[in-house]
Amino acid sequence: MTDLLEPTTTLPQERRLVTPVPGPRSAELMARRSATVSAGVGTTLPVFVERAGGGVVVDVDGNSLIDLGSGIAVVNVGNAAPRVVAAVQEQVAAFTHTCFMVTPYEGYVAVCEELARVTPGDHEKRSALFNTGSEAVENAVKIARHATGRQAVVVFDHAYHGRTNLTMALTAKNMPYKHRFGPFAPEVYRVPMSYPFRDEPGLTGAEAAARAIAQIEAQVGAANVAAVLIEPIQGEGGFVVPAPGFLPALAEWCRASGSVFVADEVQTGFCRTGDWFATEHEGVVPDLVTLAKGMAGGMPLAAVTGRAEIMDAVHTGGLGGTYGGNPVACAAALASIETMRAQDLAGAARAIGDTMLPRLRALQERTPAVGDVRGRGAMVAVEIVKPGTTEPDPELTGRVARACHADGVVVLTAGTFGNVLRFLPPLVIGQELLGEGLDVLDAAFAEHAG
Ligand code: PLZ
Repeated sequence: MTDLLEPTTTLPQERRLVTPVPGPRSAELMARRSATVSAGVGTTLPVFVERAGGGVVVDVDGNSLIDLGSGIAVVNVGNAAPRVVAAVQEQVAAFTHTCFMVTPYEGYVAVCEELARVTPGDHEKRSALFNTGSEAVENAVKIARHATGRQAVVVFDHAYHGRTNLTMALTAKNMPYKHRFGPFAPEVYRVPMSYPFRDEPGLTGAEAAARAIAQIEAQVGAANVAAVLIEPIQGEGGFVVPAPGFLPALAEWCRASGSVFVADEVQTGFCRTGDWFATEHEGVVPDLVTLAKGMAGGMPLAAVTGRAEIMDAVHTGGLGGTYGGNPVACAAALASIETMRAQDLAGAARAIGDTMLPRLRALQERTPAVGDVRGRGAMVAVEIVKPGTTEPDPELTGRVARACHADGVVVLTAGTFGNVLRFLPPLVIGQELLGEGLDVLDAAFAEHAG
């Protein structure tokens, strides 16, 4: 990952703090923000960005921070990746929008061709493009309901699928996503996830699947299930990696019962976990996949890709939206996918995991508050607990995160209990910079949990 054959940015790849974080210019902008932006929109780091590229984010005070967040798993190819910048510039100068449903353009079609190539399975596929992950998930549910003539949607504990009305219903966690935003959409049923750190010890993936399936059959009825929707590794829920065998058993149950198996790969997709898609790890072929985030190098673009007979079941005009598959976003997606291939970013993600996981396990050895280390590729996390228990410690999690921020490393938290520190570096980050980010993390734990 240090020796990419082509430059990914001209920004110096270094952590450099020239003011306290946040600095005075960021603080000034924060004051302006508070006076004009709704208080309902949160901020993880009160640091305003001027430039970003490779593995760094440079703020308006001149501080260069190590990026272990990728804007929540979006800039897998790096920020302002050269191919993406060039493609966007060319497209934006040619035309910015016509609406694909009014007068179509090649870029949209080319993106759908690429999605058919890169997503799991060699069956005939179709895609439809949207703007956000939430919109992709909503449309996957619309399509599955239409194709099956059934209504029930099965989701899991700790799931995150978005913030629109239907996707709030699909999302598990109340605060901050759902609190006082109801009523929620009906016909959504939640069943237990496979969560090895919190399940009874030794529970296999097949047993966890049997537990979920028994609940579906008893409480919903197989014949009523339009779709089983799952993140192959849960994102906001805390990077929960299900036990091996869990996903294949669910996919098999869907096949047998005529319901649509939908993999929400919005956070896991596009090389993040060391494969193009996380379901590939166990050879699972979803009927539909929902995609966004890493797909377009930071431009808003999302998709549902899946079996032609399911996708084509919908009547003409039943799917769409003004901006869905915007030409500039499509150009960015084609350039991002090309970058992933040219730079073998799936391999880069595996190399990141090979660096991070042993270091985090070493941290766990000497830090009783680190209860679990998990993840795959460049999607890894530590779960923080009261020593010797599985009781979540969100306060310590917050303190460690803030210490990293103050020391120039962007890290994110996650988890139903707010006690997971998660790491999502851009896949083009240099080995040395990544190591320095982990040094900062080690120091933060030594200070706050040593
Ligand atoms: N499905 C699996 O991870 C978005 C949410 C950040 P949108 N995750 C980041 C926040 O607090 O809003 C996500 C996801 C999975 C769907 C979504 C929704 O994608 O593009 O944010 O709508």
